[in-house]
Amino acid sequence: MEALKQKFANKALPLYQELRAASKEHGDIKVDEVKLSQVLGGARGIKMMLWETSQLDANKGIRFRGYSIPEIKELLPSGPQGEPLPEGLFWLMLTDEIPSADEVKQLTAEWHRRADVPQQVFTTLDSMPADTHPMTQFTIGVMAMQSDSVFSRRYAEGLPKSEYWDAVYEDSMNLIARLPRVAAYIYRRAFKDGQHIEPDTSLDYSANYAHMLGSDDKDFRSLMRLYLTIHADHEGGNASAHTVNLVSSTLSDPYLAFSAGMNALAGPLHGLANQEVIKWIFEMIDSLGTKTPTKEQIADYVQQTLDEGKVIPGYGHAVLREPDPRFTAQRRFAEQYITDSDLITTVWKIFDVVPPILQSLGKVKNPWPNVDAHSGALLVHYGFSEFSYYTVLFGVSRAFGVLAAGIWSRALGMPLERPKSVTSDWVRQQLPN
Ligand code: NMX
Ligand code: MLT
Repeated sequence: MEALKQKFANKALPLYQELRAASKEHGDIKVDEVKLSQVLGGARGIKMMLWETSQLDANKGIRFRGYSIPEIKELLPSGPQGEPLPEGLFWLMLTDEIPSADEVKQLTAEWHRRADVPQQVFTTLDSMPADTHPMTQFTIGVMAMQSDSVFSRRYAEGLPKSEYWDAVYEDSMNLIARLPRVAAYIYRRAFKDGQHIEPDTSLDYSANYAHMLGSDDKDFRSLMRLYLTIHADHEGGNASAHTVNLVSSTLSDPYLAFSAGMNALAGPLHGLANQEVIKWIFEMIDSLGTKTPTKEQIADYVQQTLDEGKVIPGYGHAVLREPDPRFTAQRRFAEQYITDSDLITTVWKIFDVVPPILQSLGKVKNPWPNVDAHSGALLVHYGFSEFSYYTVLFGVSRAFGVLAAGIWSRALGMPLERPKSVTSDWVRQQLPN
């Protein structure tokens, strides 16, 4: 058995027993009370699922197995310029252990070994108009691999429940291994006349993805390592993760569940916001007729966007109440690697201007930037200006978290997810006369 799989099994099986006993002996412990405002308000804050791989603190931001982003950058094995390798984060999320450089190397090699994409994926993608939104191509590309699902095949053969996690592990590893090739294929067919680039198995996961996209710039490789690490997981309640969790709880295989989650990520209030942010910034630059807008000009444009009844993309969050540490990590990256970018300076000016304006509306719970407020400007800097592709990059990264969590869910025997709904009549009946 692979070392990673063995380590996971050693951790997961005792935890399964422990949680079963907790549920049996202490199942009546109250973990939450639900208010009407939560039922009518998108279920914000209701504790209702187990998610091992990360947890979000409203003020401090994401913790992967307890580690903040600066700690992850410090502790995980890194690429040549010091940015963390997302392979290490996957290992950590699955095993709750910081891997050694050698273990990460083995995982990179394992993913290269599993990375062959079946021809039908390319044939399916090639049958679609090249201007189909890249996120649509992405989910269809993932679905075109579903016929390879180890879980579905073994389930049909009578897989016992105790082995579900093993088959889900196999599918998840294969899927993560194949995603860069599928995602890069979509980019090259949509934007580079279908001139595809073969993988380079001497590279780590992120550098190989960057290579297949068309860049061997060492700074861009570093950006990809950071990007794929920080977007990987944001606890279980975000729309894409929750979708994957819900769908996989029906024992749909990881291909079905992941593509469902990607359809959630493709919404403008979620992952598509990275496309919307950069579009909005370029529209502002066009409309103002300058690449170096002043804070006053930005403030006027923000007001105009709000007056049109639109949201300011990249700002606000359902859980966070402080600037997103993923925004800060990207800012630090730009400070370290990039000198003199009008676009990035504009992103930082927007950071100074937007929060007080949103605060003044009196209804926005979090006026601060989220992860999407910065990512596009970095990508444009390195020559990737095809905005509609940005959410695919987010999706490749999100696979790490949601698929690691999916392996945990099956190992821990999580049942079909099925919360209760109510009608407006029921709501009326609860109200005082
Ligand atoms: N610009 C303008 N209005 C906003 C913004 C914003 N950035 N954020 C929240 N509001 C409004 C929101 O539309 C709501 O208005 P109304 O009552 O008139 O419907 C009000 O403020 C209260 O919303 P909140 O409770 O603060 O936010 P909620 O938890 O409902 O939504 C987001 C969170 C992220 C959907 C929301 O902040 C938003 O639409 N932001 C812009 C889109 C975005 O950046 N999404 C990316 C999130 C991160 N990700 O990658 O997924
Ligand atoms: C995410 O990374 O999933 C977003 O920040 C949205 C969320 O956490 O709700």
